[in-house]
Amino acid sequence: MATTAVARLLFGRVPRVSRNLSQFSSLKFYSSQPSNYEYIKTEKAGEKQNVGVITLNRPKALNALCDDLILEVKDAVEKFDKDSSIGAMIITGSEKAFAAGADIKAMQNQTFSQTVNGRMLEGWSSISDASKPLIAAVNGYALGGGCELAMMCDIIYAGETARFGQPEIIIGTIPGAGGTQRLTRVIGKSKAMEMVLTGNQISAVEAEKSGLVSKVFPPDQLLAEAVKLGERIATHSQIIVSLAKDSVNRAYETTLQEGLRYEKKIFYGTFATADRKEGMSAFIEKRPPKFINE
Ligand code: DAK
Repeated sequence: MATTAVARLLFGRVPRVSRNLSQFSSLKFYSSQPSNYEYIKTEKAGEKQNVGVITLNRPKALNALCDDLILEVKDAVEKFDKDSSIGAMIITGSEKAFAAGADIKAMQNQTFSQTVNGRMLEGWSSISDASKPLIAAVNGYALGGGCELAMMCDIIYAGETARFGQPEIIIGTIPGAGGTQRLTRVIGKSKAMEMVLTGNQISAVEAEKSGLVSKVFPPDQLLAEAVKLGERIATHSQIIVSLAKDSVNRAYETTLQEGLRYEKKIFYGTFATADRKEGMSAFIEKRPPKFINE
């Protein structure tokens, strides 16, 4: 069986897009193309243009995540995920807000039956289905659905001013896109309970200390650091990166024994790829590997 077919069997899915970004003024390498998006901007960044950047761009509402914005994010993620030139993706916002949550004005008059029958906010979950790594670069507020969107990503980098919180309790509801589930798994029951039950926010430093965030940077360096991270990931085989991501994610969904069995199968599966052979040969021949993503 061709290695690409093996890979697809193992992990499912294996373009590009948009406008100018002020945050990119400090970045050397980026390109943008016109797009039809209203609430986001998309760019390719990095020396090799191999990092897809999605910037939430609804400044008047602090990037409140209305349905159309989420649909656009979903579309952009799917396009970058299918674009063979892209090795990693970044979701970011503005300096003031990554995102202040789902759009409260749009939810205000919804009834219970409308939420159920209309499958309110259902489009969100597919964002975490991407096979390529997603990095959240968070400056400012990441509240409610904003915090949940960051947690749908695989790695979170934060600017020093970032604030994370699940304030839904304050507006008479509870988190609905992972705030009681992903947050609890990442930072533990006591801290998650405190955040969810009080609506209190935590700082970037606290978020890093509790494992929610992997690194904290000065706000104006955040995006460049996230691009560097994306570029580093993009040097590896896309197939193997996707398998590694899938295996780590499995740790959240299953028992240790099941997870260990899954990991071992995926490890064996890498031996069906040309890139595994190339990686080991390159090491032995003391040269950099040339991965072909097969
Ligand atoms: N929705 C709509 N508009 C928002 C907003 C939001 N979440 N957050 C801010 N805005 C708007 C404000 O209304 C204001 O608009 P104007 O009044 O000027 O028209 C503008 O953004 C600026 O906001 P402020 O004037 O409030 O700015 P401040 O700097 O004073 O305060 C703040 C910033 C972030 C602390 C504050 O705006 C705030 O507390 N925002 C609300 C945060 C919040 O409660 N977020 C949780 C929302 S509930 C699900 C998926 C997702 C969800 C649920 C289910 N499924 C998949 C099922 C998610 C739910 C939520 O996120």
